[in-house]
Amino acid sequence: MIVLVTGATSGIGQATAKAFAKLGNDIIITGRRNDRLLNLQRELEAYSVEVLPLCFDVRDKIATQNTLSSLSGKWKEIDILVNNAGLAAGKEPMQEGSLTDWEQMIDTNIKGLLYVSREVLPLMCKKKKGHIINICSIAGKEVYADGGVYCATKAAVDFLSKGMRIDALPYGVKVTNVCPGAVDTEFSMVRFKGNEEKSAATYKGFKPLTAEDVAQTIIYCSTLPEHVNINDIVIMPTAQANCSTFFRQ
Ligand code: NDP
Ligand code: 8X3
Repeated sequence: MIVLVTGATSGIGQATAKAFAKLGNDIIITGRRNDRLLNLQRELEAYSVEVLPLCFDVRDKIATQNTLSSLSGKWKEIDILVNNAGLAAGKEPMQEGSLTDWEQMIDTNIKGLLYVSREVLPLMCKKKKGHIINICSIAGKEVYADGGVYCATKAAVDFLSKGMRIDALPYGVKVTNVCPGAVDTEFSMVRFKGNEEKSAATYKGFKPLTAEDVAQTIIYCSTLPEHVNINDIVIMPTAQANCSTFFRQ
């Protein structure tokens, strides 16, 4: 099979690309950091699979369209798309939030996911087969203080998954919405712009999910029989009850 993972240079995307490669799938990996893409390509090729690294910013509509529409040969036959590229930027009350941060989250988490899907979904509909796995979040199900805009972008992902599933239904294309709680990746360092103290505080006193935990959930969803689809899955650390309730020790 051919799997396209957006945001494969780190965290959940990188772990997912590795998990699919270990199972013998050929992988298209994307992200903005080309050095990391090339390193990951080498690592994945050790599993005797073919790897196509594509360096582009999902916020750039033209670059996304040009890159994905010029896929050739077998690379057009994408079986699984993991829409993972995304981020939180900042954590402030709305009256103090940064417009630049808000635009970055909306442009990446919502518009970027749409730009990628608009290129890949028609390919899947044409061959009447495929699976789109959208990485949403517990933040798409609930809202927490100072995270309203990030949560809104993930609530949009939740609804985009629902809408895609309806529209893709006649084509046999599966759509799965994956909603993790706290995962220890570069997510918090990105959100807090390199502030290690704030980032570490996010995961302090409890055991968060690892990127591999989420990757294994994605593998589970993608390896079920043809007639079975997980529409929506919430995966949390055992020490997290909802988006803002943790048992910290
Ligand atoms: P990381 O920061 O570790 O990884 C984010 C990935 O997204 C990177 O590969 C990054 O690549 C890519 N990315 C970000 N912006 C862009 C862009 N504009 N264009 C292309 N690629 C981009 O975080 P996670 O692995 O944790 O996050 C992955 C997804 O999981 C996100 O959608 C996030 O919202 C979601 N999530 C995370 C949770 C967590 O607690 N960590 C929980 C629930 C959901 P590069 O910088 O090279 O472009
Ligand atoms: C990331 C999880 O709860 O930090 O989507 O927003 S949370």
